[in-house]
Parts: sequence; structure tokens; C-alpha cells
Amino acid sequence: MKLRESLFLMLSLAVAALIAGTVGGYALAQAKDRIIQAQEKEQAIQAQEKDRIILAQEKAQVIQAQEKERVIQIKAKRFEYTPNTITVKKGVPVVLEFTSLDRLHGFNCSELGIRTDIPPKKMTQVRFVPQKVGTFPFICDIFCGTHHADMSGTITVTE
Ligand SMILES: [Cu+2]
Repeated sequence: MKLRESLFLMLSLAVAALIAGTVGGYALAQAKDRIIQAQEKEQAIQAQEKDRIILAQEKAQVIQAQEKERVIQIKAKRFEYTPNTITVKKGVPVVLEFTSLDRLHGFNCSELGIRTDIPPKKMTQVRFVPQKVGTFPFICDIFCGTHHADMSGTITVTE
């Protein structure tokens, strides 16, 4: 009788240990899953944060590039440019935006290597980066009438 009781007891203990082990293992696996999920979430948040930083940097670069480039609007008509004195900075990109109010004119600043036709009813853009300091004359190089020869101006490039 005693032997049977102790066998039963041992068996019960073994079963209890097995159950405890199984339950414990299950709980451990769940905890592991939770940790992995939390890590993945953290990584995803970090990746999003990185993307946001890169986007912000790119935006800042675009804004900088836009600010660096100076746009100067120039109207052309018989027999003048408005403005006819233009001052720019050496090394700073410039966009000259020409519009003719009447007919075809030309713009020629040969010392800076800038030349374009200025047809009417259309905007003409010329982009350049001034490389040398000084005052450089420009003229209309398409004959446009009696005072065509007076149609001129200067670009001054400062340091
Ligand atoms: Cu002209």
C-alpha cells in the first residue's frame, strides 16, 4: 500500500512538473514574441524617423537652391530696357527674365557671353553665373527702329 501511494505521488509530481513545464514554455514563447514585436515596432518607428529627417534635409536643400538663384525681370521695348542698369554678385546664379512689350529685340552682353533673342508675347529666360567683377555694357543687337542704337545698358558684377 505504501509503495503504491508513493508511486502515485511520484506520478502526480511528474505530471505536475510536465504541465508546469509546458505552461512555462508557452508563456516564455509568448513573452519572446512580444519582445520581438516591440523591437520590430521600434525599428519601424526609427526608419520612419530617418525618412522624415531625409525629407526635411532635401526640402532644406531645395529652398537653399531657390534662394541662391536671383531672378531679374527685364522689359524690352523701343528703344530701352527697363531696368537698364543691373547689379549682380559674382558667383551667385542669376536668371534674366526678358519680355518684349512690342516687337523682336535682342540682348547682347558680349563680355559676359550672354546673348538671346527677345520675341514679343513670350518670356525668355537666360541663366548665368557671373564670374568676373566689373561693369559690362549690353545692347540690343536686332535692329528695331530709329533709336535702336540707343537701346543699351550695363551689368555690374560686384565682389
Ligand atoms: Cu531693339
